[in-house]
Amino acid sequence: GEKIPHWLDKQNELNPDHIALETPEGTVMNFNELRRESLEMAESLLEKGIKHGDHVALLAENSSDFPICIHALSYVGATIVLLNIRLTPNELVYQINDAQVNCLITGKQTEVKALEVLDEAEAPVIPVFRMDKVARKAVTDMAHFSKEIDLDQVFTMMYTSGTTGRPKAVMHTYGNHWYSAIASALNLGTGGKDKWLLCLPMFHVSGFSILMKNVIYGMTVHLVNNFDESVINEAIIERGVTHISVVTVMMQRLMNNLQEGGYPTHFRCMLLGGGPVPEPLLHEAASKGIPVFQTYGMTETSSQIATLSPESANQKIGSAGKPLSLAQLWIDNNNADEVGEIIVKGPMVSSGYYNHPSRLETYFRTGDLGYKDSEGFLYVVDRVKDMIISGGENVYPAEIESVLAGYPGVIEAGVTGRRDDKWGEVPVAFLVVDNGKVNQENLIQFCNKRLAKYKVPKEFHKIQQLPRNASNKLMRRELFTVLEKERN
Ligand code: S0N
Ligand code: AMP
Ligand code: MG
Repeated sequence: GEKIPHWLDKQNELNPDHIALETPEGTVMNFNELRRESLEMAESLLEKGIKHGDHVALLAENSSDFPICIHALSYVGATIVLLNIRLTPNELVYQINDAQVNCLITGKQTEVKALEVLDEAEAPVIPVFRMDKVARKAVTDMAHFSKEIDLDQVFTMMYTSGTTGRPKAVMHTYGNHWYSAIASALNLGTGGKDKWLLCLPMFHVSGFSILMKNVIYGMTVHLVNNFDESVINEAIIERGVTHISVVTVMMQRLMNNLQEGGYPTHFRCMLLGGGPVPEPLLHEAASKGIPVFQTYGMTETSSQIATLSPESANQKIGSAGKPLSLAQLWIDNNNADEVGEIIVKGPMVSSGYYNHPSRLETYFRTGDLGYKDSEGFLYVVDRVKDMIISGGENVYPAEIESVLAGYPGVIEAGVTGRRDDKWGEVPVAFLVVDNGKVNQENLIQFCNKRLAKYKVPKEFHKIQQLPRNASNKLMRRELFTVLEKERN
């Protein structure tokens, strides 16, 4: 494939003294230091036996070691498997096996969970290293490390699910991340004083893409390790932050915490994505002068694929804007203005899932429903896939249903979402049970062992029969209706 200079070497050449990373606690690192630390960690990882082509899983909270670690792995030429730290050990074991992981690197806060993962019966026997304890070793021979980036090489894998339950790893090449960052910059612009605040998880493409912009643009990233709205608002107001990426619940929390005077004018962009946004919230943000850029994108598109600028926001409230320069976006419907499945294409779109030959074609069917207005602005209105989005985390009904069906006394289960003021949507379970003998508390405990907290249903309802169509497919959107009918 096509090769470009390693992006961190390039930043060291162009902007060695420019601040690469800073934290509210006072850590400051320039591009020269970021490169040196990354190479020194790479030396250490090589010594531990990690090599070109290995699959290295990362299970780690946000920290300033995280970017160092991903660049170290990039110098080594390993593929990074990014794991969601909210998952339970047995959910993680599935992904570690599926991705054929050779070793696991964990953060400080996730170490206990990492050890639990390895204790699981089906976990492969692999070495585990704690990120902050990996020593920095002086580089002995630069020839061990990649000087160039091959745009066709797979750099990261991140798990997501289709409609049928089991998660699949989306593969991102270096080229996918590269073109995603370039397309974003062509849309939002870049400047030497830019400082992007990173509060989204680095294991999602929402957060990871900011680490890519960091080294591709030579832009400062202000890094916070957990979501504290007062710390973040203070950073925006006092520390010269110009950009931030958020999901809806984060924007809501930041707005509730924001003082009278609002944000200063240096703050140019609140990139809002990862799920639907209630219109009243957009109006509230507009009234407070917050520069919201609503965006549409997903793991498969390596982050943004369409974005609305604040200049158009007033006329196009609720729209996710137009496809970025390098992207194409169609609605699978012959009639303009009508809703259909959103289809996308572009060099930022992943070419497929690991170990799933039924790969994405030249274009990608998103599973989302939307329309374009007469001026070409995209509105995302619904999903074909039965996925639920809770606080930016995806929840797949089929996955929860199969856990519920494994509980003694549950004959079958259906799961759907309901609106929630805080999280947007939360999962609700409908159970067909044996003689009505199911203890809800025990069932919740059973779920907590097998499912990340945000996937555990917030309500359980008993019903006589699940709604199914003629071909026996579960009709999840009818579940609440069935419950109401049965109650009357
Ligand atoms: C919103 C977050 C930060 C909430 O987490 P917080 O406040 O840290 O919670 P904890 O203290 O850990 O836990 C407190 C209780 O809350 C429960 N909980 C936590 N999160 C959730 C949740 N999401 N849903 C339901 N419950 C949750 C905990 O379980 C705990 O419960 P108790 O007290 O009972 O133990 C956090 O959820 C978060 O970080 N969310 C964002 C995730 C995210 O990044 N999603 C986006 C994924 N999509 C993509 O990556 C593609 C889109 C994209 O790239 C993008 C997205 C946004 C902006 C820009 C872009 C872009 O295109 O560039
Ligand atoms: P993920 O799979 O975590 O990458 O989540 C991406 C999904 O979030 C998309 O497939 C959409 O269903 C949803 N989503 C992202 N952006 C928007 C948006 N602007 N409006 C509505 N839904 C969105
Ligand atoms: Mg918290």
